[in-house]
Amino acid sequence: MDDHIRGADFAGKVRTADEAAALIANGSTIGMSGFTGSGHPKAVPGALARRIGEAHGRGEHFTVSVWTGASTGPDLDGALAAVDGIDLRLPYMSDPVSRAKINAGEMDYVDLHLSHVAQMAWEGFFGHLDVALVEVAGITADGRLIPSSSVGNNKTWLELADRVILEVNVWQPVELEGMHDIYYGTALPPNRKPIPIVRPEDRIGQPYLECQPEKIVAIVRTDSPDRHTEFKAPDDTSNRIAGHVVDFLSNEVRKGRLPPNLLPLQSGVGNVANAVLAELDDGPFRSMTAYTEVIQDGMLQMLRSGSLAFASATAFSLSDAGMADLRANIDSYRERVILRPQEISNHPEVVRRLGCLAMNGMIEADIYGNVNSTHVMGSSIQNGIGGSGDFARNAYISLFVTSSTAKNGTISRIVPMVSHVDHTEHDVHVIVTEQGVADLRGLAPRQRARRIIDHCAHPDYKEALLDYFDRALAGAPGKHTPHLLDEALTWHTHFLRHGTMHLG
Ligand code: 0RQ
Repeated sequence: MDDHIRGADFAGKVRTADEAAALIANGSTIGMSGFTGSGHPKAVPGALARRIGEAHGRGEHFTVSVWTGASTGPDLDGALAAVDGIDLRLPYMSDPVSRAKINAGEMDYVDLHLSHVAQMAWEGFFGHLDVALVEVAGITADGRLIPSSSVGNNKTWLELADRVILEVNVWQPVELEGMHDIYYGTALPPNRKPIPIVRPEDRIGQPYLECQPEKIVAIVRTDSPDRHTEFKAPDDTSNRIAGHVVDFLSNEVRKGRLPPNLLPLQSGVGNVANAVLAELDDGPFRSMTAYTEVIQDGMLQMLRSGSLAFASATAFSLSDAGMADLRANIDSYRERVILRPQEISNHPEVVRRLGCLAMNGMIEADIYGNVNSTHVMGSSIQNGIGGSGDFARNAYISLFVTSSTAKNGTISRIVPMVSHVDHTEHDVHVIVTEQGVADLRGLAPRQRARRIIDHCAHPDYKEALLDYFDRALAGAPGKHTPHLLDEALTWHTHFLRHGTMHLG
């Protein structure tokens, strides 16, 4: 055969995407590969969406439930959501069509900590898994699977599903072979053993995914790119946030609370995260490491320059230029990158042991330090909690980084009370906006409120926040975390009515 499908035994199972999609019945639950737009199946979901659309055209009911690693691409989530083909989706998405359907009440969505998904699937909470639809970079002559640009929950889907459809994507560099570390030692309590990772570079498993050959019902060849995440040059706000983060970490080193090469970094994705990584690359720290979910352009650049010695993750999420760089230098990157299943990349035990420095974005925070990462105005899902909770709760230092306002300044991201809570005041150590850094460690609630308002709120909203806090101090029945309950969410209701949080 070829570099990607090496065993002659598999030739007889090669099918078209339409033929493979025809094997999926109405009502099926499908465990798909894919994490932050990489490594998701590219052809069968589209073929399935066409089939579902045709069935709906005939007046027949046809939906499936879709489990993945995290977000995928328009060719998966977008295509299936557009034909109303998804009954239930988990555990994370960032697709605009799906978001609209979920927020319209037309699609069920279970938003989960990414490290919990495999365990809950094994426990049976989501029901039975009929089909695993998994993209791989290749199949070895003896039938082992070379994972592609993400690992996600693929190990679990391949083990749990009755039947397996593989997409072998020849666009993926087959030289990814050897980069992955698939750990087969997980179990449910009481049979759990320690996860033996004490440094990000520790390998504890094997480079290949396993699958019983008799479960494989179709192999589809594809030649399609991942969803490339364009890398925008950092703007002024992101640069200021990044500068504050580096100053904060430098001070931690000066105080002797962090070693000179820091502790393993975890970074969310997006422009602010990339700006922070660029600033870290230019900053004073050398030989840093990362124990994170996603390797985006900023981290690849740090590996290239040498400021980052090693990165462990579960997926890449790269721009075109980032992918070209990965391809051109893959032998060197393979020495310094490990991709693991997401139950290991995000494992609370390992995050706590390594002492990760977690840096994640947020929708809003309140004056006491509770953080909302998922919901706009209390009821509309934006994306999901992703890995932010896995890391924030267990990190050595948990930072949330964001601009102080949203929607052209009409929304303050520092509010009296968050409209939804993902990370409680107990899990949020540091908040950083372009205005400054609020280090909340060791502070009581009233001290936290003053620090967050002073250091992080936008000047346009500072006075109103102080006014709320002062009146809450005077008027709340309890003085520990003073709130005026009939007023705490009026910033949000005012926005919903008038399109701005400016109360005046
Ligand atoms: O909407 O695009 O329509 O303008 O929310 O906000 O400012 O672009 O910020 O891309 O960094 O995303 C929390 C969503 C931040 C992300 C969140 C609107 C805003 C915009 C996005 P528009 P920004 P970011 C590891 C860690 C959870 C998962 C996670 C996230 C849109 O960081 O999904 O951390 N986190 N994973 O206008 C109303 C507010 C708003 C608001 C922002 N207060 N009110 N709308 N927006 N703040 C990585 C993974 O898990 C894969």
